[in-house]
Amino acid sequence: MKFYQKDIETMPVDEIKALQSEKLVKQIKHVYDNVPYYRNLMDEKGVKPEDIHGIEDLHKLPFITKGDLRETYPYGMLAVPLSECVRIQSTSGTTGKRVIAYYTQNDINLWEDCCARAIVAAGGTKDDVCQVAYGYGLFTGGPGLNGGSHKVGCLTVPMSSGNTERQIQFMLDLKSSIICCTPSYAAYIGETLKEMGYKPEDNFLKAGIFGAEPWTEEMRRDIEKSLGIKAYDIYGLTEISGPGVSFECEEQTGMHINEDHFLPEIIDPDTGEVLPEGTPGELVFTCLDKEAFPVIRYRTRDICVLSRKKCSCGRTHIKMLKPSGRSDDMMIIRGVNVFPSQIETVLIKEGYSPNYQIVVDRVNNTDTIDVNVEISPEHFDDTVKAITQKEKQLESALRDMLGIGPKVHLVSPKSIARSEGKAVRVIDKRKLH
Ligand code: DLL
Repeated sequence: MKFYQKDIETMPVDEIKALQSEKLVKQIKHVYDNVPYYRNLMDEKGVKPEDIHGIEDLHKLPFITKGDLRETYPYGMLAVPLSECVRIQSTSGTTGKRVIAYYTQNDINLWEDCCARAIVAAGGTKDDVCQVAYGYGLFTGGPGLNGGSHKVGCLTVPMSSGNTERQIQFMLDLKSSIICCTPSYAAYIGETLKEMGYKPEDNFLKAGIFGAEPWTEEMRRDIEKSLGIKAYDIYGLTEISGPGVSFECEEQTGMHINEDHFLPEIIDPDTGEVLPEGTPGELVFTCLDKEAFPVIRYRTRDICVLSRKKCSCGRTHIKMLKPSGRSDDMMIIRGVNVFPSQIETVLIKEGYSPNYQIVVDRVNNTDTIDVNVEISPEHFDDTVKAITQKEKQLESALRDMLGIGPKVHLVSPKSIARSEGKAVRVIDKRKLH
């Protein structure tokens, strides 16, 4: 089994484009008729559904940003009655309000098909045991690959992330042959296996499907060696559906975008101008057939390059190269999206000054986050006990906001270097690009 949906995955490019055009026309009408917020954006731009005849007219449509999703929180982007929705998934927004994505049963189906395509491209069949070690819950990683694994017919092991020794025990006892998790967690599993005295050939894994955060080719080689597998990249975002927006095939030279569902563009992040194929810029997606939450020209903030170069695997869908960075300040820490503005909001709410610095690092393949915050002069003379207590309090407030726990260090007033230009809020010591 080489393809999950061969006809679609190997469809000639002109046919894909015709299919995209047909779906786009319908989708714009659906959104215009059912999402007043987007109808207003289109009206402001002077564009009507009748002006959209195919993908060549895409550039006429307004963009959607995370800001729009914040403004319309929680229900303002829904394009079907709530009674048609069967699920939500969610991710953190810029200032605490989470982005909520809604799914009809059809939406779930097409999303799981995309994940199934990724699993089959990594060599998965119904004879495999697929251990899903992405987080389950609101995060899309666990549920998405879980659904894809069912569709392929693998024996699905819904482990979720964490509890590494138990994870390894199951992996060995059940002879798991595919593992899905973040690349940093895969590296950590590899390291733990070694510490436990196992060699790479002692496990039964053949492939891993890793994504949700940036990772390098060096990291790929390390993981492949430590687990004795072939490591495949998978990309996606909650707003567009979740994992499986694009995925790697055996060529490992970029990720095929599921173009029958998601129409990609690359734009100049400053001007919004559409850039020709092969030029790096911000990736923008239009959902062609999602029903409940069909975002149009959604600005991902991920910087990358598209390539239509023929692929030896036989898939014809366009590839995106590994994202090379972001055009905003979002960090991904242990797979969780974190914005400095979220941290700032908590500090101010807890009565601290906005003089802070965030230090991100990767120790033993695990991301660490430390927040240094200046204490006010009147608290500077507090006892060590009182200061430690304040640090713990702030750590707990940050954990509630972010979903991951940073380490807080209260530092003396004026000890964080002031900048003459933009404040340097984040020091990221990881080498991810
Ligand atoms: O991370 C969905 C996902 C789950 C993808 C599991 C792959 C595997 P969000 O939490 O909404 O969704 O975060 C989306 O993560 O805009 C990228 O910046 C980053 N990202 C996702 N996959 C990759 C990847 C999931 N393979 C944001 N390489 C995106 C680099 C990635 N960055």
